[in-house]
Amino acid sequence: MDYKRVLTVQDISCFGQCSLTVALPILSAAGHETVILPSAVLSTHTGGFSGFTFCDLTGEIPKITEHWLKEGIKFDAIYTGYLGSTTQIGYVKSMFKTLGKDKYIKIVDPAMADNGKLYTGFNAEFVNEMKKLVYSADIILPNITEACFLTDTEYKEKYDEAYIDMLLSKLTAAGAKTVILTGVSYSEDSTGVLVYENGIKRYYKHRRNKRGSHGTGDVYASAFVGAYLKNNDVYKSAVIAADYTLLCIENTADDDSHRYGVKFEPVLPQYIESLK
Ligand code: PXL
Repeated sequence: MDYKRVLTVQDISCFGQCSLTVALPILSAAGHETVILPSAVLSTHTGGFSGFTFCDLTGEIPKITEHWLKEGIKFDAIYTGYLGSTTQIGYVKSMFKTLGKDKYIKIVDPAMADNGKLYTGFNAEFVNEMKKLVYSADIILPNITEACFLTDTEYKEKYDEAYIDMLLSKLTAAGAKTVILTGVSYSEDSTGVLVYENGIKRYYKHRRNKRGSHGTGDVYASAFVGAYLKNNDVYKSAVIAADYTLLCIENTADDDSHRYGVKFEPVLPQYIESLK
């Protein structure tokens, strides 16, 4: 049976095609019962917009999870993305203890940074709390910037395989189990993901679209979770998610007015097809 009940905890950025507004449709398209726990409601995401609103929902979280516990609602997977505060990270740690079915999977996308910088609103205290969360997860999906923050490593725009291996070693030495490192690029026209599982490292390389798009980390992580819960192994799921994310980027590339996110909806049928 591959109809799974997945809980995803991340914000609602009303406008901007990221976090829950991509996770819910992608996980639903993959065919899973998708339960959402919004960590905050923002008018837009924080990348490239100014004056966005931010309604912190931290206070709601324990009330919601308490109700679920009373109702006996449990999950096959808990997948977290952008979290709005350090307190929320603590709440997610409790969810990991109480809301999973007997056999369940914990997936953490430490969505907090990109291009060498923390997103607006995050600080060192948040990074320290996030370290504890990632090392308690079964699978993590950091980009290179996030891996640097998680391991106190200097970020480099240009790097080689030895640098990536060092990042991976630091992550696993600190307690990371399965790691999917995204946006690993060794040449101008290619990029890819590095998948580390049970001591084995595999790199999936694909075309690179030079245009950096917002929200692709969320598209990637959601597509990965959707595929993995369909009983694909970690590497296959990482490949399916990479192919879909690239398709989303290429589907948006000719529209200069659409830099805040990717047009992931029209290519959902191709994602669904790749899960068959
Ligand atoms: O895509 C990650 C993300 C999610 N949610 C919010 C963000 C960002 C990245 O900037 O600002 C609110």
